[in-house]
Amino acid sequence: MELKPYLKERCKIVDKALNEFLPAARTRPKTIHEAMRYSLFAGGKRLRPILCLAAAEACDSDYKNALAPAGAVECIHTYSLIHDDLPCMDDDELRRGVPTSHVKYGEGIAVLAGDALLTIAFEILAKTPATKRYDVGAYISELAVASGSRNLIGGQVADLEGEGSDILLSPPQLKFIHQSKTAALLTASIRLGGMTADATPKKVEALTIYGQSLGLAFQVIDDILDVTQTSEKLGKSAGKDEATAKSTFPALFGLEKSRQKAGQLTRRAHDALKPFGKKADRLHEIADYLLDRDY
Ligand code: GRG
Repeated sequence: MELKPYLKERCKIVDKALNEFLPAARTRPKTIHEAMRYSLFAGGKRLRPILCLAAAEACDSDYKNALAPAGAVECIHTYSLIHDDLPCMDDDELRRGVPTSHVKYGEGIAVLAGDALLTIAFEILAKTPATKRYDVGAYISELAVASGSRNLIGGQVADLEGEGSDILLSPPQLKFIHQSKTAALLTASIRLGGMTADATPKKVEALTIYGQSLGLAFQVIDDILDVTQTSEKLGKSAGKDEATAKSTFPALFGLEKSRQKAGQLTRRAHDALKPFGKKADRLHEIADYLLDRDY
């Protein structure tokens, strides 16, 4: 199957699983369950869950064993977007092509919808079948570390602190933010997929290098798209980085060098997949697709 129909089919599989994992919209109190579903089903690319399922397959397992971690990482990702869009953070009104959670439901419910998605992620993750090497504790710890103060939240803190300043961040500071804010959750999604397949530590390490390189490349491309695309195309406010004089790869290195950097990182991601042979074909294709994406 070509990559595009494959991605579409995988989106459907992930959406069906998420729909079953989440309380129905009519569950009391209705507002919070509606708000959780509003942001979750607003039309994300489902990149993290798709990578999770593909990593399980690259390690010789059935993707169905990875549906719970796939759902969990998407809940964490959506929570982080809701909170990132709040007036006290990035203050955005458009996400996934629709008004942000706080615009639709008010700030209080938006904070709580994010909290509820963060919490339910671990309820969902706990449903993952254990393997010989990995128990539920290992899965929980993997996602908690990636989402916590040393990674996702830590990256957001460094980002917030960097914003106030007139001078651009240094390249290592920017790399720290991108690794923590973007690459860590992407890497955990991929590692979790491998863990559900009982992958050897060596294979999990190879997936880690793939995830970290892909995650960084993904953020470099995201920064480039913010400069080169419209809000309509991206489904979120474009041009904001430049308007707020934010430190990004294009701001520090220019567009051309940023593109080269994304290419180098993608090559590194491909190299890391050597131990998996043909089984990693989808992971290779996804890496190329992300490098060439225009939204
Ligand atoms: C509030 C704890 C907390 C963290 C916020 C995720 C995040 C950290 C900020 C959002 C803004 C941003 C640039 C994040 C970097 C990761 C990124 C590029 C997110 C967008 O991911 P996509 O493109 O989004 O996969 P969809 O909507 O397709 O799922």
